[in-house]
Amino acid sequence: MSSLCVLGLGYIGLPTASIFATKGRRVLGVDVSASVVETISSGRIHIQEPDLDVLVRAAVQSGNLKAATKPAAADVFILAVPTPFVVSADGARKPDLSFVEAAARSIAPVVASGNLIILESTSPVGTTEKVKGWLEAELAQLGRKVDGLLYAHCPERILPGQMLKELVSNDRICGGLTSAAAEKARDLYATFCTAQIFLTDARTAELAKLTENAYRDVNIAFANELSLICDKLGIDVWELIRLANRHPRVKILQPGPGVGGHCIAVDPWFIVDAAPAEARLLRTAREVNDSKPPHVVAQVRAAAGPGAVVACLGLAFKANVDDLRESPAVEIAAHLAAAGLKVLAVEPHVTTLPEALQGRAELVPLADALARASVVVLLVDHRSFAGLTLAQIAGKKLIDTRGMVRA
Ligand code: SAJ
Repeated sequence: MSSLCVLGLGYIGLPTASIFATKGRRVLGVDVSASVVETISSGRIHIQEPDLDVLVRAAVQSGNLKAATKPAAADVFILAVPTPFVVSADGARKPDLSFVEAAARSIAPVVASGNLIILESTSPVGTTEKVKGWLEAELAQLGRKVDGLLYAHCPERILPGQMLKELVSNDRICGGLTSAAAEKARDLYATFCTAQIFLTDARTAELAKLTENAYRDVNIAFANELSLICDKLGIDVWELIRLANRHPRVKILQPGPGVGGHCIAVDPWFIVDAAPAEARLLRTAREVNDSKPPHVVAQVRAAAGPGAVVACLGLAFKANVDDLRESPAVEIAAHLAAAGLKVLAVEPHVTTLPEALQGRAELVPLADALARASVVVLLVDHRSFAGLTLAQIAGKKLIDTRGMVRA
């Protein structure tokens, strides 16, 4: 069975490396962080995802998953490193491919003829070709001649919160620079993927992944725009959506305080960057979703007197996860604190506040926050807030960005 080297041990690389290891493949997981490597080598994890700890422990205990800070020879290399964007001087969002480039170049000393190189990171169209170019340039620098390398893009589609289930059960797309590369990648993922695996070229696979997240972003923007319209017209947006969704071909998503996470708020920009004149709807959707956090801040400030105590319910980027990165809830709480309001944050999934709120807010239990605040802002629809009723917040101002509080 072929051996693997997985570069990047984050939300995608770690579950992928681990599942291959538990299926009997020898896997070297590589991360630039020595502390991540140490944590994983001892069978523990540095990120939170249901059951991931069990999978990683099993993979390490089987002897099949090892971790290191440098790549080593393998039959297959999987690049699963971050692809953020940078904001240029004119405000345009440009993809930052520096991590992909560094990962591609780093395997040049160990890559061998016939190896398969898979890009899993969500990437702008043309990145798989760039990976080939970077690796070939590095090989030339090293004076190494390596023939018959195969390149494919096999994007991940797993949903934070249910990654392990979706890793196995989601259909996959394997896009090759050649059809031989796509076929080889398909055979590899069939090791653990029980769903269908579709073959295409690398550019189509790249755009397919971006399209999936842009589609969701546009749909959320539709709901968020309705919430702005309803605020203006004095109509209950939740009732409106519930009623409109009784039409057999209408399925509107839920408005919220903005779109967070590392994917949906990022990926559409890669399409906008590649086709700025054409991607008008996608750009507008991003702008609508990005306008929600300041809108919520303005609503709270209008409701709260100077120095008022505000309870912010939820800090995570979405329901029932503990991930606070790129979270509109954190952004809103930080702005409220900066505006001189006393912020009480309630986030049952964490024990410490994120950096943006340290020294500026208090992390308190729900009951404490409800007892002390004069304004309550519901930001995340965590299960633990599901029982909240209007009676519990009688006498206080309520801004419910998720339509959760019941009569
Ligand atoms: N949100 C709303 N209203 C909704 C649905 C979501 O405001 O009706 C907000 C959430 O609160 C959150 C954001 O959108 O802030 C994104 O959450 P999400 O659950 O829609 O998606 P992610 O970012 O957790 O995962 C997405 C998924 N993509 C799609 O569903 C098309 C996942 O399958 C991808 O693998 C992941 O991005 C990724 O890594 O690309």
